[in-house]
Amino acid sequence: MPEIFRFLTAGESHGQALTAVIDGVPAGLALGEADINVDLARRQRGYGRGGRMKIERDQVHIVSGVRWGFTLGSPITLQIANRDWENWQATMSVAPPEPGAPQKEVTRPRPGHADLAGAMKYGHRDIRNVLERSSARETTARVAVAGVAKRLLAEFGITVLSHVTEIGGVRIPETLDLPWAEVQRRAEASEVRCADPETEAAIVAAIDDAKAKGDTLGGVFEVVALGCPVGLGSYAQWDRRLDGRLAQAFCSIQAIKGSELGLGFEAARRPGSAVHDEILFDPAGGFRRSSNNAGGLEGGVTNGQPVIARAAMKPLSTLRTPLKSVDLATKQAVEAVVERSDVCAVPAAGVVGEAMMAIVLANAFLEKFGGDSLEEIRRNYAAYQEGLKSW
Ligand code: EPS
Repeated sequence: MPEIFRFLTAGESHGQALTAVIDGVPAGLALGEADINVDLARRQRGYGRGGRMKIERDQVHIVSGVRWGFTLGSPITLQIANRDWENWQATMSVAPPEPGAPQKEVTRPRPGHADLAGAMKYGHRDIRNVLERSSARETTARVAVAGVAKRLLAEFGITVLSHVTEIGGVRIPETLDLPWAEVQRRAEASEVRCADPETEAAIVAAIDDAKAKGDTLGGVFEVVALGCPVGLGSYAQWDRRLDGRLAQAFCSIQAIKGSELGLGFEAARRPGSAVHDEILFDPAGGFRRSSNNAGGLEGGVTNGQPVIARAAMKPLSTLRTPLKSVDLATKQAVEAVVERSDVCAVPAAGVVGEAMMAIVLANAFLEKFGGDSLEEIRRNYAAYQEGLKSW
């Protein structure tokens, strides 16, 4: 089923820039570069990141689709320059190198990275041709795209937050029960984006330990969307189910190996009576629920509760103490290549998770209420909300 809010990204990790083209954004939405830069900066932070983030100051340049601060309804082009390009020009040049110039081919694939399968698939003998695009640097472009999606959602009171629940096996306590605004406040103030200070300290220690050993750590982040109306997504067709779309979007993030909605895998361990959210009604507030184990989704449709998704990130596959590999050229047993990388990027991945949630929701929102201009969407949305009052 065609997306309404659709986008493509382009760009290599050490190429000149990352670019995204977004189609389907309605006209009349206020949009400035500052709206996007906030999240680009958030994506760069996090304890455990490597040298690259000290070089970059990710800032978007809006190249098309906006005039005098408002979207035109035409495709929006976003571009983020790679500062590091200056240091990589010779390696990442479009033109072939001068004859006799030194060549540094990457031939020792990292277990866990796209290196080996990507090289075999595309016929690349130099793994750099694979890793430059498979790198999580690409998520910069997704976060920029989501800046536009978030701006649209904000017009209708929908906001998205995220926090880290676990890194390297160190988890926030199950008893931690805070309002979402407080979870967000604490996560934003934490260098690992964790809402529990004790867990944060233990996570920082775990990252230090992994770093000292030349190892890497994965973890879990949770993304929450507040303010979603009842009725985004649909049960009527498999590819319109919002839970399926969210799972796909989450698992498309580099290094993500699992995705859960609401109680997720825990729901499989409990009887139905301890899973489903009982339905209550009061004349003033309408329908309510006793809990939100469904994570705001029933039948692939939003039910008006916060939409809650989690994703599991594997440890990054560039290890400073490398794992065993085989050289593509010589077929000799070797140690995998050590590219500059991060020890842990789970805090940043949470911001990327927010981005994917916002993009999926913006698309579902436009499917339900879509129009060519923000005004038209406002009318559709208001009429629907009015209709819901009779419930
Ligand atoms: C990233 C930029 C990359 C890595 C990381 C994510 O920069 P560089 O390769 O120049 O150090 O820090 O990418 C990976 C971990 C990976 O495996 O590709 C970024 O901007 O997020």
